[in-house]
Amino acid sequence: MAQHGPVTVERDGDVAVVMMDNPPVNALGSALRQGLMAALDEVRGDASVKAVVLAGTARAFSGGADITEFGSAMQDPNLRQVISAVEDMPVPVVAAIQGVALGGGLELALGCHARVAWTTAKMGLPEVKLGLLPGAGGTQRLPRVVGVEKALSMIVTGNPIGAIEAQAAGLVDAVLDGSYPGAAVEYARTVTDRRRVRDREDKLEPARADPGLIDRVAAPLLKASGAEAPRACVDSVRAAVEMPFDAGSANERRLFETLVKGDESRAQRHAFFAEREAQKAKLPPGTQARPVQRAAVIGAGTMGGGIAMCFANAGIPVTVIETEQAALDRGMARIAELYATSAKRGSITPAQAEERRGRITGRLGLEGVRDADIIVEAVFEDMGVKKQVFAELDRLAKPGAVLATNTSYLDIDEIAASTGRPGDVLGMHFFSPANVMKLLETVRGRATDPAVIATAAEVGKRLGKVGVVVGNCFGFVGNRMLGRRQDAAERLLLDGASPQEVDGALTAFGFKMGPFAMSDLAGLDIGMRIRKAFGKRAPVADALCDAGRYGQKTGSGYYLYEGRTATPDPEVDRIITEEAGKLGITRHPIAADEITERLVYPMINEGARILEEGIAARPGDIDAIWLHGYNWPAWRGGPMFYADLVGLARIRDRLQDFHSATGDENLRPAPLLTRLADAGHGFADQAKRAA
Ligand code: T1G
Repeated sequence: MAQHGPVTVERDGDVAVVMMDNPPVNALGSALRQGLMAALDEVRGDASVKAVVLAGTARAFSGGADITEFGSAMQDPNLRQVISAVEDMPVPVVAAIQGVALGGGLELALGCHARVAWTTAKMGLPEVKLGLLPGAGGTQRLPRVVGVEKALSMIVTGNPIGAIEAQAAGLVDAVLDGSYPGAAVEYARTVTDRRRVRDREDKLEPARADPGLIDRVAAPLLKASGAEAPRACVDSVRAAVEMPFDAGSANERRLFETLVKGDESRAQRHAFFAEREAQKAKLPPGTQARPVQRAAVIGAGTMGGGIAMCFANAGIPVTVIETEQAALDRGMARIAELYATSAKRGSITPAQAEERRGRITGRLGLEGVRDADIIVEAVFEDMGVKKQVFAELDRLAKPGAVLATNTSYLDIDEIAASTGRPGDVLGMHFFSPANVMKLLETVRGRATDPAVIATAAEVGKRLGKVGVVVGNCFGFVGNRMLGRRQDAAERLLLDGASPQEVDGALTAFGFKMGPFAMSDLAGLDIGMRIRKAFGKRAPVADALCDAGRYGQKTGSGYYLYEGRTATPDPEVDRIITEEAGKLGITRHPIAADEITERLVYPMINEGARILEEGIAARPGDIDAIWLHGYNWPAWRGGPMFYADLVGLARIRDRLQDFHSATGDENLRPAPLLTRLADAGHGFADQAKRAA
């Protein structure tokens, strides 16, 4: 057996097995590329080798190019050179795929003469999620193997496919099970066709015969995002159809080089690492999570039901608890319906739906929490009600059980104080719909035991969530910053903007929905109840509520509704003008850029305060929260990353303007923001220093 850095070459009779082992996910960094080249040189020189199997580990064939290398000079050999070397080997090379083959990893497999996959394999070209396109021949080779339509869908969405789908698409030649990579060695002995993928043209013919095909297929895929990368993906696949392989590859390279230097890809690469960094809670060394085999959820409403499904989907049996039979029946029926819909859509099999539903048990009365290792309370958002529930949980829950509340803004310490075990209490703030949204804001209280935080973080991972640990304050991180944006939106109406101008500015920025359309969807009465509970006023929103305009559910809010279709309503302009008049505010036209700044900069300013107070540990944590809980556009990296792109000096100055114009103290630039701006630094610099 020969060793070339992270690559080993073993012989199995006349087959050479080249194995990559570069933990954690066989990222194709320079050491792995050099090791592969050396291994190929060794094999090429040995005439007794009749075939080669290229293999990875159980976790990953390869997770792609090493993202940490982007932005710095790439060492030779580059990935394209390695793939050409594979393609030009004098004997058949078979890629044996178990675990993931993503990005450059799948491009490497496409350089092989055949591909076999194990049933657990996941294959895809997710570069678009990093603001890039496949840069090592993927946009040229994939269409030649699976056809243009399938290739466009895989490349523009970046979503992976499984082994069975890959075989049906022609991406893999066989689906194997049994020993890895042993079964591939047997297969390799049967491979005689050493045709290179780059030389195949047959799968391109349908697109050549139908010039409109690419645009027809691409149009719905491009709708999903305003970013540059998806369009570049389509252009590159088009080149595969219209140009010879080498010209198409050169074009792909050119597009890649442009994107990799751009802000969008930098933003999305930041988001990739921020999401992973955010899940590393800063805990005392040696902190151990507690075992969790069983869960309970208090409340079978929309949130409670969704949370219970998260546990069931992760294989954890869960008891859903209600006080009344009717409420329990409604909750369990909604869960059953959601699973039936998922099975109908094919996102899960009917058997999986049945299995998951079977893990959820409905129960009347809090007694049902007795054997749970973790309990998540999701009852009505009222402090009195929550304290009552927690006092009961304190009496009934077993010692060591984690007591979590799903409150979205109430004081965790006050809730914890209603028990004799505040160390076991914390916030686990899920986002609606809980079984879909990835974010989990884990809120530590003053007394929360590090082991309890570690347990919540581990449970978050098991539920497939992006779990971010934050401190306790009103609205925690996400809602606290959202509150500043809502305040700004309200003030913009009074100053002269219309609801559609404000919403338009935010959707142009990249959000799927603006603040007013979102309020109309959620219901204005919810916001009114919270404002009333905390003695806060919002003149326009209050006036709309006084007029019974709660949004879609009453057919009118900031807009008039025909079903879900919103149209501007002159009555709203009248109400706004009246409220502005009462406050002595003269309304005036406001430019779209200023609207965007006035919505986004106050959020960033609040983010700076949150960092200063230690409520969030890193600016990247704030970004991960907004990316996974509030649909912040991925190609803008998150509010704190975006702030560094804009430059803190500009944001400081604009906030100063807004503060002088409105007298609103919340708009006074935060000390941290001012300090960094004065020093010509960004939040990323502060994070580096704090690390
Ligand atoms: N490069 C560098 N580090 C990577 C990496 C990569 N490609 N993939 C993962 N890591 C690190 C990650 O930061 C984490 O580090 C650890 O590995 C485990 O990851 C030329 C241009 C593979 C599905 O987009 O989607 O190829 O936090 O926690 O949940 O065309 O990682 O432990 O220090 O996510 O099991 C294209 C990116 C690259 C895939 C595993 N590839 N990775 O998920 O573990 S661009 C991708 C993933 C490219 C070519 C182009 C996932 C995963 P740490 P993890 P996981």
